[in-house]
Amino acid sequence: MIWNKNKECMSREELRELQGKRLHKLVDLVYHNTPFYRQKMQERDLLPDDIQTIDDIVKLPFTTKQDLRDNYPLGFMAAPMSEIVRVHASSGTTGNPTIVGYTRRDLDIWKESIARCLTAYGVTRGDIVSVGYGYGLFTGGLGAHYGAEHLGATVIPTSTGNTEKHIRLLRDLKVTGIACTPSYALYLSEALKKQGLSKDDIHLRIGAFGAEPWTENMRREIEENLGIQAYNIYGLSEIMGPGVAYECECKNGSHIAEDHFYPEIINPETGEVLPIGQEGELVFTTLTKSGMPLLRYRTKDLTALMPGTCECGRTSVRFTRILGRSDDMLIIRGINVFPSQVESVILEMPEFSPQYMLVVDRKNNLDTLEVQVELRPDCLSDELGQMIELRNRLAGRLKSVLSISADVKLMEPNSIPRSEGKSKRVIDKRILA
Ligand code: DLL
Repeated sequence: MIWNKNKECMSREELRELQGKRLHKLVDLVYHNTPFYRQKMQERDLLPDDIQTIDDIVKLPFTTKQDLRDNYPLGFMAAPMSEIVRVHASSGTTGNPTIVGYTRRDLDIWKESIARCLTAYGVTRGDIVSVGYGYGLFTGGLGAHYGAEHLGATVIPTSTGNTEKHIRLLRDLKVTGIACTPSYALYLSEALKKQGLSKDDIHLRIGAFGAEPWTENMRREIEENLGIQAYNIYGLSEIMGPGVAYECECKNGSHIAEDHFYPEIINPETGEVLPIGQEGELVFTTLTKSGMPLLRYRTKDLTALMPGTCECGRTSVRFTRILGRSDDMLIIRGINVFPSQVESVILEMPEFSPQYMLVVDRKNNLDTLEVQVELRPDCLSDELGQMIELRNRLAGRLKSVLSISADVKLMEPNSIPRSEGKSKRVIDKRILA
């Protein structure tokens, strides 16, 4: 099934023409309403009328997460706050999170995009969908919620956290669809098993999984354990949230909602645009956003656009799985974590030296984060109470900055291996094969 045949199945010529028109309008909007872009365009001697077709996009500047942080909190809003009806935020590298604002029209486009995804997975208004993404500043919960409601399904805003209650709701309400991170889906299946239950005791048939990288092996395991069809959903807060791209029944790459989000793949080192099929960094331009439109936003996600057309009938371009990141961002339990955030917390506390290591693992399908940190020699104490207090204080600070719990391990001075050259701060033991 296809939610919006007009847009999802447009001929490539028509689509490019539409993208060109939308880009021209967008550039006009940001030139007049986003000082950052006006300045960047002036530096390049560019006027909005210099951008007429989608091919002209290469003349425009890139936007980075650093640019968003430098213009914190509202520097990228192209609409007055009276037009902004919702705000979300994504984690920053240190200190500042990235604030994203949505106009009513942006929210309409968002929910329509999610309805496209869910329809591609086979969800209909007859389904009962549990949204197990976090509700709040994270875009996952509310994004999936309004999209599923727009489609006409019955939505249960389960959110994250209470797995026992989740399982109870799945059973009692005969829930047929679920949206959550793929690792949580596996965790849920383990929890079912522990209760002596299996896929035969629940009614799930479809899952929409994203917000973190996952693999074909994980898909197989989730499908088998929960008795469902599992599909990928991709997105990022800066561009909108979930729903930027989605798999169809072919499960062969994710279709980009190209009438709204124009994709490019670039060489992350040089910024050169790469031909279709080559692996590089994914870049998006938000063709239709009015709250916080972005030109050529560098996602740092590594992937390749796929040549050829899909059997499902959609003409939109697909990308392969996300193969990694060109920065050091980790995704732990669906939450974005930068090692520099941990570092800044440690540096705030005089008891620690700036020697630390993040050990990320996956135990019982749940990501774990251990933060090892060296004490300064004069802060090492035989008094257990003092050490426990210190550990708890650091754990509390980390929790409030990262939004996830970390297991803090205090280390003796000089015990964390030093590396020559670039220091190694992360050991990621999760094998995503
Ligand atoms: O994770 C939005 C989202 C919510 C997507 C729910 C899908 C489902 P952020 O917190 O801003 O937004 O994180 C965005 O997460 O740049 C990718 O690195 C990663 N990511 C998101 N979806 C996928 C996916 C949401 N399907 C960052 N596969 C992105 C791999 C993903 N990585």
